[in-house]
Amino acid sequence: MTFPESAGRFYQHGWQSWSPTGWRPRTTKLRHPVVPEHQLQATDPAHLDDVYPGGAGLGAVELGEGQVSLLGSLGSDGWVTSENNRLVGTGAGPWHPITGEESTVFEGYARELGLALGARSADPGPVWCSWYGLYGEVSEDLMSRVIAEWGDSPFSIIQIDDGWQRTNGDWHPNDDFPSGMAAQAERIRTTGRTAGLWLAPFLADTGSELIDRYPEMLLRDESGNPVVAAHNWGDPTFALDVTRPDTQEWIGGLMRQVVAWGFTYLKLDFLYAAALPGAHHRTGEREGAYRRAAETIRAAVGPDVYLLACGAPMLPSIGVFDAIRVGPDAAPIWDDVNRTTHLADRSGPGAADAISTSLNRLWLKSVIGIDPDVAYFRSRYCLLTRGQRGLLVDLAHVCGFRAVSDPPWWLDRDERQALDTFLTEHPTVQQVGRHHFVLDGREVDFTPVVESRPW
Ligand code: 9PG
Repeated sequence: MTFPESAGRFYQHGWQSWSPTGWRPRTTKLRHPVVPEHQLQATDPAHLDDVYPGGAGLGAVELGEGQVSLLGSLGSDGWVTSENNRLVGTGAGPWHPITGEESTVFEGYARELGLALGARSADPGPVWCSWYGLYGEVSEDLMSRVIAEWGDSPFSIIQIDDGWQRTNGDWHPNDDFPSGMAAQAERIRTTGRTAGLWLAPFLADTGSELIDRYPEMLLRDESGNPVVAAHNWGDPTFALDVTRPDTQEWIGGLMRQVVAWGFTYLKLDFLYAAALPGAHHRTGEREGAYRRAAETIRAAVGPDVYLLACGAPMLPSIGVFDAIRVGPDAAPIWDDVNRTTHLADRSGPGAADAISTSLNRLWLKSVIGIDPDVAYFRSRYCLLTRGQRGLLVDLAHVCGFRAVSDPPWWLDRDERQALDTFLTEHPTVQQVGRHHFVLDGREVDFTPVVESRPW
């Protein structure tokens, strides 16, 4: 679709949860992250050499006076660029072009996406997640302490994050969970809450028993080398070929296992691994492979298990997952300038980009729950100012997804009080501008944060 030369910025929609998303200069060249190629987790590998901006599934341009033109795919893949005053979509489509007032256009597109891909969007209730407090130190003993100290705090879900597994691929409890995972779920469930668990079902670590036993399940490139999906745990972590029937069977078995343990809220992470390019068993598959793998998971766990996607391709998650992380990690630091600005990589942990990227994906809320990641109430082990912590709290209300990761013993009395208020209040949220809201009569303008982010 064409647009006038006078058009303003381009809406860049990031490939997966952590990928930068927002309104950016239309004609300036892309700055690709300055990190080794195999460590790029948030750039679609098919677009590593792109010179001008593009977006996954959709793209839009500002026409002035609140009007925009949007071109969006109604399939689960597609890439949109703006070239010579045209929005150009590549991929199977079908394509949906719309022009009009910005919120009407995005709402209309979301409605069409929901019809095409299905829609699920449920608030799970307040979540406590172990990651941004206990990190890799999580253990059975610490979880017992967490459960005991929360008492009857109104968390609906207590979720064990990364750190319980032997290694990625070997989804058995490590030595820090000697009673096993069914016992962990049971401990959480006896408090009347839902037990949650983190898994990265499409990853396999170097040295895992999974690779040892089933090397054929690894996704390989054209030269036969395993495709590296991440480097977060030191050694390379590989992607599984999710188009193989044996891999699908293994994934289904894994999911039935964790549900049998008693976990009915699953945070499934690093999901982009299923959509990486490679020499798949079923050739030519990327987003389609991811979506079928996601459907395998849904079929294995049934309709009632809450599935949260993280590090996930966006459009192909709609209709399968209940919610999706819509930004990078809301770490207890505002902005890791070395990484975001100097290395041009805004996909890493930091509250400023968690806020900016998440807000630019609010429009997805009618078709999939949107998780902006955690809010902080602690001042200990936290480099966020009171004002910055307040913005994360407001963001949680705007997104309708409330998660916290502070260990209870890090909160002083006032902080605990503020947390209790957060868990019980439901402020009315009015949107009065693109990034400008009124919460229970109080103005909250995120515009300065969003406009501060570098492109
Ligand atoms: C567990 C974590 C948490 C977190 C997930 C994911 O690009 N990075 O440097 C990067 C770091 C951490 C990360 C994702 C990307 O975190 O988002 O909530 O579950 O895994 O390892």
